[in-house]
Amino acid sequence: MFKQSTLMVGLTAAGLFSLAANAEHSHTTTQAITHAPIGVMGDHLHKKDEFMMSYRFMTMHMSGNLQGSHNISNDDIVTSIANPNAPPATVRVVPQDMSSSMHMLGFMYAPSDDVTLMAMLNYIDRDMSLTTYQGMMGTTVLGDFESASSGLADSKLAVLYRLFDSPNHKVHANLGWVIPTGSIEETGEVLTPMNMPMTLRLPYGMQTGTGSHQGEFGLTYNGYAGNYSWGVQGLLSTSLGENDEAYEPGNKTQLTGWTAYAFSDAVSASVRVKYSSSQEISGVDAKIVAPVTTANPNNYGADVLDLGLGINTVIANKHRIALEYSQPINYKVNGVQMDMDNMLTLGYQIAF
Ligand SMILES: [Cu+2]
Repeated sequence: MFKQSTLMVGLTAAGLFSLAANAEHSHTTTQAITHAPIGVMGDHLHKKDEFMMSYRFMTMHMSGNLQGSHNISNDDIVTSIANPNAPPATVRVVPQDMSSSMHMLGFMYAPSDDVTLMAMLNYIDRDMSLTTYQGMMGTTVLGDFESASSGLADSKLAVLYRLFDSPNHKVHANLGWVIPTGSIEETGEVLTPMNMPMTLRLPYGMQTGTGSHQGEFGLTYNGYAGNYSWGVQGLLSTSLGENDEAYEPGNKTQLTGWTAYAFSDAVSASVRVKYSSSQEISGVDAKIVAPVTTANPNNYGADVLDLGLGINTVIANKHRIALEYSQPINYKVNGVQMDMDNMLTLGYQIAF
């Protein structure tokens, strides 16, 4: 009898203790610094049964053109850069400016402490201004025109798997699958060198999707100490096959490292370096035929070193709002491509 009541008291105490521990757990302060800069995807895991929804708005600007890592003028492009769809022998249409914006909706769910599932839906909107040169050769400008496309882009499903976890160091694996939900058949009206407006299939880079399933593999490390956090993420993505138009995107390798400082639980600032290397498109879409640099599959892929500055905030211990601005400090393109000016990512995340 005595033993039984002792057991009861013991169990009740244990129960109360665990309730108290849970209460304390659920009142843990949400710290801005525990998430990577907003431009990093799949940086964190969640606790069992936790959901997170996120919305990111990314905007990117490009202007002028590079050949390798050097600027190349419009006149040099139209007199020296071969047109893969000859004749004309050289390219006659030159991209001038491009802005693209992407709306990204993300969902995360953790079926266990070791596994977090991720899904991302993306909507893209691109605008490009181009200059057409007159006739088969020479440097006489015929006129300018605009090209635009928008719609659902490719989507992504990913699994984040915990490999190592201590209070100061965490490592997880990233395994992703890009699903080609975007379009590769978008068309637009083009001003041709013969001064005829024609509706043609838009070049590869103006399509809203890649048309190919892609696999993504990577590792992410996060470290924490005092008011500092840091991390490294390496990702490799590779096409799993040609799309319906007989081409596929090149492999892409990304390596990024960041460090952040917490001014308070609610505000942290970050510096990030990102290196990415992507290969040209392989294969050819026979319907992409305009005499423009972007219609050449070899004019895709680049080696880019980006520098990013970011701010993470937490409002009311619940709403994460973050911003990251980045611009290339070293940009080397395959063939001839537009030059990247900058990129801005604004994000909102909520977990429950
Ligand atoms: Cu999350």
